[in-house]
Amino acid sequence: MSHHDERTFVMVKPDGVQRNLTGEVITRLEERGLKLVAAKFMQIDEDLAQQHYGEHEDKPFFDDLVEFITSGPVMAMVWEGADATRQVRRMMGATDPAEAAPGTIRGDYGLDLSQNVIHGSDHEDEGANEREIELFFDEDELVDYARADEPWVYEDE
Ligand code: IDP
Repeated sequence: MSHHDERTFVMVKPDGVQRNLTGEVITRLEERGLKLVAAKFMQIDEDLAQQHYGEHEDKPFFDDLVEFITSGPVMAMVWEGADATRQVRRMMGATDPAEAAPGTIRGDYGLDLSQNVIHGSDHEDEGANEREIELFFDEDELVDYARADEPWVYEDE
């Protein structure tokens, strides 16, 4: 794998889907130069929600979080690129949209801590990206292809 093959898990949350922001999120990530390698429009069941948010099971907001993430369809995706996990987090902005910088996805589209439009793997949690990708996708659902603009995104391509 070359240095720009890092993969990260990204999800447009139920509020983002209902507010017709799925296309906007995809557009921002693809225009940045990140490459979409898997996508699944789906409804998360309680079991998957509890696994995905397992690290928060002792938090007071855990039940609300599971209820929210299972409340409507989501767009689950895998994106690939140089430093992809951290770069997506930078584009998402702070967890609380009220504090997220303008220009970030949460800073531009959210006002409420629990309904914050997008999820992306935590780059500070080693291996979180791989774990989350595995939870939502089979290996054969990840598509390996070259994007036509790659030589214009990466100088060494
Ligand atoms: P992240 O999504 O920016 O990685 P986490 O701390 O992993 O943030 O929290 C997961 C999700 O749980 C957040 O995106 C947000 O929707 C929700 N959340 C986090 N903290 C709170 C809280 O204090 N109250 C209610 N919901 C919260």
